[in-house]
Amino acid sequence: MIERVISVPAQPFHDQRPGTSGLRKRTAIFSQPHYLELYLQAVIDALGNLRGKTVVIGGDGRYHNRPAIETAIRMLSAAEVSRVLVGRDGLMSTPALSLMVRAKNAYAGLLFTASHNPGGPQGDFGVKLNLGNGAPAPERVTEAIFQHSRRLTGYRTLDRVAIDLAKPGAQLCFETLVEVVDPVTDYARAMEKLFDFAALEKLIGSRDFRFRFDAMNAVTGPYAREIFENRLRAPVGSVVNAVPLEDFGGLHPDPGPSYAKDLFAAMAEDTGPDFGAASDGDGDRHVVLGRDLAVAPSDSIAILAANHQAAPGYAKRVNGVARSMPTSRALDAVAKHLGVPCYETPTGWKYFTSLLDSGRIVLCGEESAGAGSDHAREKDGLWAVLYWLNILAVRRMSVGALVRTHWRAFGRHAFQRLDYVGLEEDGARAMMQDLRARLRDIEGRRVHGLLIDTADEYSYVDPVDGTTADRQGIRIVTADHARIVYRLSGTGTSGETLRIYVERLVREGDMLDASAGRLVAGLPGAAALLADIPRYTGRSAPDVVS
Ligand code: G16
Repeated sequence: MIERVISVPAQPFHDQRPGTSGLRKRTAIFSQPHYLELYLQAVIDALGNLRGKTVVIGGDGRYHNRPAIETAIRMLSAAEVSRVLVGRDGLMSTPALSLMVRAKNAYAGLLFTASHNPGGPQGDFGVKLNLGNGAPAPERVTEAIFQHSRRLTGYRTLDRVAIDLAKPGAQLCFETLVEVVDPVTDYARAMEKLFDFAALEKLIGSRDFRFRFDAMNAVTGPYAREIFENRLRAPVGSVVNAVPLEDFGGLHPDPGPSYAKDLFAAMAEDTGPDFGAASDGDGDRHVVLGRDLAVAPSDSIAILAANHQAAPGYAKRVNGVARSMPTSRALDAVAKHLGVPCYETPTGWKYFTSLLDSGRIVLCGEESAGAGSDHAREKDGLWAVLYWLNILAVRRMSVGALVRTHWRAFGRHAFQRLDYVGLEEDGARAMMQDLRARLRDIEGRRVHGLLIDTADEYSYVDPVDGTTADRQGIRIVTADHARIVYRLSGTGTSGETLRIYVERLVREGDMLDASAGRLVAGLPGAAALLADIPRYTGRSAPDVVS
């Protein structure tokens, strides 16, 4: 039977404003009748005429991925898009999608994921939109989508669709050519161009080096198996939790100590791995572990930059770097040493895009377990793991030795993030508003023995295109250059999440190895006092400290 385009009338929703990284909501909200369709219609309308164009689609495989992908194919066909490239079984990691959009000259990419958030009917779901440069859509586009979504009176789709997502190759859907593709090979080839695979194989294949990658039952499993076990000949079984599951095996696909528990525990065993790593739901975050320490994300990007000569794809060409504002200033110290600029941007990978597109930077990273380069326009978890391995292969050091050598050379920017989750919205916003109003009075005050030097609110002007972003976090800097940053998360799905980032530079040898908590002591207490957190939120302690 031939498909027909139909118009479906529907009332608009008023809560479809994308946050830090696309539209992220509870799955129950996304699975309401017409909810996803109306959002996709707003996206399609914002993209304009799609005739003759290619769109790439994928997802991290979480619950609701398949129906969402079928809905997207139907609606893109109704919008007369010429070609859709969709990941086999509906799977594609965020960085692989970014690479594919660029490699195939696609017009846009749609990815269904809520990143490291839990999946399932009680969990979260989300939609990321990438434009033709492979980067997350900038705020002017997402804001236009939001405004348009509130005015929609319906959407256009096909009355039926019969696409077999398990069958590689081309199928015709109405007048759209739908190609089911396997993104793993292209991704692995891209990595081979950036890193020394012969050196990596020697390291990973050596009997003295035990290696483990935990794919967290999420999207990176097939990529990790192909790269580490097939191409680099790590012993079979080195990649664990390698099959993407709808419910992530009952875990949050979050590579921190709370959910990658088995990996963290294995690292502490006598016969445990020398090198451990994990990624998140959609494969853009990373964690790297040595036998006796987990690398802090802010340190990770600094160490990758400091050792760029080790990786063939980066040697001699790092002309600039960038970090998000709340990320520790460890990267700044490296940039100073290299004699290259270090840009500071608001939280959200999209803010790195113009710097990457214009060639001002080659590497960038964030405190939220993200690092990447100009190879893609998204952060890239497996890329970061390969980069680490390449450095270890060249420098012949353990993770712990490399990190400590780095601290001795550059100082240690001890860092902690404190999250207050699920706060009542009015209280959290009033707290930020009140703090904002008191910034001038705070300067010069002494709190918990800390002398406050400056207090301001961070605004960004993009040095390439001049676009601005206001109210991107409140910064308090002490007389001894320690820093407290406050901002409300843009990725939560219920209430507000307050993030407080604290950082202190430590140089003394003996102290370098102390716990981050000990090194930043005093800052969390001062942060709570300055912002009057208990009064506004009813909370006496953060829910998560990382
Ligand atoms: C996204 C963004 C990151 C950001 C993170 C947390 O990552 O791409 O730039 O740091 O969210 O944002 P927030 O602090 O606003 O919650 P992901 O991996 O969740 O897509």
